[in-house]
Amino acid sequence: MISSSLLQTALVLGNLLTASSRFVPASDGKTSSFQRESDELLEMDVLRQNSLMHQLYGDLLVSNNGEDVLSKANSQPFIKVHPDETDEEFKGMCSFYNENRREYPNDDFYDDLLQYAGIVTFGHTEFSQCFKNASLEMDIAIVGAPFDTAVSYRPGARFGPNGIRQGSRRLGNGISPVRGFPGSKLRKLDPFNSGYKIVDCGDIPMTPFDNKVALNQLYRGQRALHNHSALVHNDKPPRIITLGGDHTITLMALRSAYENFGKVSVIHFDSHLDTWDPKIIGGNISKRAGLNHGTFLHFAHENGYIEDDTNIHVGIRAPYIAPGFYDEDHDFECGFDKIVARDLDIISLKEVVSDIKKRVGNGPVYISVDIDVVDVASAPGTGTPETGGLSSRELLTILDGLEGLNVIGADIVEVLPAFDTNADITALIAAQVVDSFLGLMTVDSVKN
Ligand SMILES: *[C@@H]1O[C@H](CO)[C@@H](O)[C@H](O)[C@H]1NC(C)=O
Ligand SMILES: *[C@@H]1O[C@H](CO)[C@@H](O)[C@H](O)[C@H]1NC(C)=O
Ligand SMILES: *[C@@H]1O[C@H](CO)[C@@H](O)[C@H](O)[C@H]1NC(C)=O
Ligand SMILES: [Mn+2]
Repeated sequence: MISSSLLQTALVLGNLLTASSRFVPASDGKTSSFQRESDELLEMDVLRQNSLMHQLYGDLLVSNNGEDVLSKANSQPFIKVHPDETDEEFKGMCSFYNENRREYPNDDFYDDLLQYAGIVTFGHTEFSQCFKNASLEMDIAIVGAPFDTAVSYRPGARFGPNGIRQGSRRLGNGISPVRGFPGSKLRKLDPFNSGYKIVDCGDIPMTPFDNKVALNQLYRGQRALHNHSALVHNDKPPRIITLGGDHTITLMALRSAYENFGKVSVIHFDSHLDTWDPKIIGGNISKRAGLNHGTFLHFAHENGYIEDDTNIHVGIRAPYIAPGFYDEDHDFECGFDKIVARDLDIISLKEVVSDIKKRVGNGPVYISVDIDVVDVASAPGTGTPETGGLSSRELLTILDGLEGLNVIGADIVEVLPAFDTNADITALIAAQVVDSFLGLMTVDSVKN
């Protein structure tokens, strides 16, 4: 039976390919369709009725001639068994499919998008023209900062926003019952269906030719986003999650956050201090070169955007640059304490979380994650990789442990897709970090 069906299929295909079709304008003059020559119709339809292809695809394969093929397909048996069929097993299979048939929806506004269909936005969130229409409301704005002209080592983070979105295609729906400590509300949360409106605003244009201009563009973009209205907490500005970009971009995010929420405490996940005195990195070349991805936290402190003694680094392990302990002393002056990478082998993640929470207190918190905090084995696609880092699970457990803090903004930076593996592993981790940010920002929607 199967082989004769295949033969018939081949015959039908042959006919389909050779049958001359002609373009026939419809009688109403508006629509038109292809119609086969009438003398070929009968022979082909007889063959088609019996073909395996027809049995599997039914009327979906027939050109519709203006008819509603889906309603027609729904009203007929899915599989028509040939009257001469003797194979009981095959007949059983056919009746199974007829009884368990899928109804084809006849709706142009479909929501059954696949994970790789549609325009790539973060976690399939709605793309919003945030910079064209100031009246659009949103609770959480995801935005890219494609900038990498202030780095000391590998460039390429300008393509980070796209890479992170690529890594987020399996996100966007569903509860992840592993998040947070046992009993956590995070285990009941689907951030994307929590009542908070999360949108992807695309990327802020940042020129690669002049860092001063580029950072000004970013500042204006962040300010414009903060100026939209929020829905759930409509007395406050929307919260922004920025996809870097090299780490310099955090300075402009902090500036706009400061203007909207006041001084913030920074939780900084990184293998590098990033509070370097500009005299030590770049500043002895030119004043402008002194602002870069290793000094931006020095400037955030100097400009008063961040608290004086409630900031903390997690995952530090890169060597100091200046002789002796100058870098460390300067870091302390910028208001930072630190949990270094090897501390995670000695104290538990619960202790790490509780130390961070004690340090930052109840005020507004900004979380900045440099993907290089993760070990180079898991996150090779980054600008200044360091060995001996966190596993992705350690990072996510600490992040989710921060539940309850007042997280007003966050970023993930230094993702370089060109240095990632073919499997996008760095981008996948970065996307999951953003998913954790969304969890922290929406978990108050879970009651009890
Ligand atoms: C801007 O957004 C508001 C709110 O959604 C809408 O009412 C308005 O029509 C939009 N304006 C334009 C020019 O699209
Ligand atoms: C913020 O929005 C208001 C009204 O929507 C507008 O008048 C103002 O210029 C905006 N401010 C900035 C900095 O864009
Ligand atoms: C700038 O400082 C660094 C670190 O102290 C040093 O290695 C470098 O030679 C200096 N460059 C100039 C131009 O002085
Ligand atoms: Mn960094």
